[in-house]
Amino acid sequence: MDRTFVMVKPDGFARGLVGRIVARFEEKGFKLVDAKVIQLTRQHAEHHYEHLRQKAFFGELVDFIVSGPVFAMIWEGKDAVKNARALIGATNPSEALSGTIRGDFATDVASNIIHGSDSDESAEREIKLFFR
Ligand code: DAT
Ligand code: MG
Repeated sequence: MDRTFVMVKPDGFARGLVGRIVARFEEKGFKLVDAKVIQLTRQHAEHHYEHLRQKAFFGELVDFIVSGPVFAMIWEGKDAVKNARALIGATNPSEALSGTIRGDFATDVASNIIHGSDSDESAEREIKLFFR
């Protein structure tokens, strides 16, 4: 079975959305493999988002992701990466459809409450980075 890495970001965690987000993945048919609350260090955050280092928003993104605890998860299911991204919705919540997590719970791209791996390779890399 395929696996993907998903993380409720500090805004989603602070707003008490972890339970509802977990429920959506369970309802979809995913199986929870592992999960934990973690406060990221700057170094960990910069490593996680290193492919975005050249972007103008990189500093803001790292500040945001270390601003409070996150809830990191490994989910298992068929086409896990693709199905999880479909549940999560478009990067910019203003473009995310209703019924998706970002479409229903967020308005701002800089605080879009959830992360999901974008390929099998990044899922493997991110699972190692967060769960060893
Ligand atoms: P995704 O999280 O949908 O995979 P991404 O990998 O391109 O999107 O970007 C990672 C995160 O960076 C994204 O969830 C929110 C932030 N981000 C992306 N574009 C941004 C922008 N134009 N301004 C501020 N933050 C942005
Ligand atoms: Mg991404």
